[in-house]
Amino acid sequence: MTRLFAPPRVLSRSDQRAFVKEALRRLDNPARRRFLKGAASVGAFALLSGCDITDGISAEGALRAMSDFNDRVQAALFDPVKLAEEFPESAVTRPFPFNAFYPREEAPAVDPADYALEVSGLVERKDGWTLDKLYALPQVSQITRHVCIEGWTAIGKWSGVRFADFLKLIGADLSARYVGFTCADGYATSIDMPTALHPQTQLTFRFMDEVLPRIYGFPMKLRMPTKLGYKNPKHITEIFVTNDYPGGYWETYGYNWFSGL
Ligand SMILES: Nc1nc2c(c(=O)[nH]1)N[C@H]1C(S)=C(S)[C@@H](COP(=O)(O)O)O[C@H]1N2
Ligand SMILES: [Mo]
Repeated sequence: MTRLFAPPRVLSRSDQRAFVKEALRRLDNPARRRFLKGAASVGAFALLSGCDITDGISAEGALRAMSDFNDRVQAALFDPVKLAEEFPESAVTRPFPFNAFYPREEAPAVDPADYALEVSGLVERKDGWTLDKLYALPQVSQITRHVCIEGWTAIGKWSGVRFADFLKLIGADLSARYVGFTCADGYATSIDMPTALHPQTQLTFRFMDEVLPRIYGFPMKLRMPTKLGYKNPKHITEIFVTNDYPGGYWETYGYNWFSGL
C-alpha cells in the first residue's frame, strides 16, 4: 500500500503548546476565543477534545483532534434560541451568487412530477413526501445572510417550513445526535440536532417569493443562517435522523463539521 502521508510524528512539549495556541486561534469567533483563553491549557484541551496530548499523539492525530476540539467547543457554545440577524427586502443581494462543486450549467434538473422526499432513520413515519404534500405545510420567510467559506456573503429571502415543525411531523427522535442530508447532485452534509431545531432552520421551497430556482437548489434546500454556506444542502432527496456520525462532502476534505457562525 502506498503511504500518502509522512510517518506520524510525536509532538514535543513546545509543539504541544504551539498546538493548543493554534487550536484557539482557529476558533473564528473572537468572543469564543476570549472565553476560552481563560480556561486554555493542555488539560482543558484534553478534556474538550477527548484527546490527551501529554501522552504524545501523532501529527495526523493532532490535526484531527484540533478539528474535533473546534467542533465540540462550537457545539457547547451554540445558543439554541439566539436568532441570526434578519434584514429588510432592500438589503437583498442581486444577483444572488451561485456556488457548488461544479459550474451552474451542471446543476441537477430534478423532475417535480416524480420527486418524493425520502425520510429515514430514527423517525416514526417514513412515507415519502411529494411536493404537493410539502407545499401544503404552513410556511415562514426569512431574509438572512449566507456566508460562504470561500470568502463572500450575500443576503437572500427564503421561504419554507420550519424544520423543527417538519421533524415533529415525521415523528423524528429529537434526542438523536444528527440529521443527515443526501442530495440529487451527490452532495451530502449533516447537522447537530440543536441546530436542526433552531427557529430559523428552514426546509426551503421558495427563493425571492418564487419556486426555488434550479441553480439555488430545486426542489428544496435546508436554510440555516447560523451555519456556513456549505452546511446548507441544496437539491435534497433524503433526510435521515441518526446517532452515527454521517459526515459530509466538504467535511470529508477537512472542513470543520460544526461550522457555526
Ligand atoms: N447539493 C449541494 N448543496 C450545496 C452545495 C453543492 O455543491 N451541492 N454547495 C454548498 C456551498 S459551498 C454553498 S456556498 C451554497 C451555495 O448556495 P447558492 O448557490 O444558493 O448560493 O450551497 C451549498 N450547498
Ligand atoms: Mo460555500
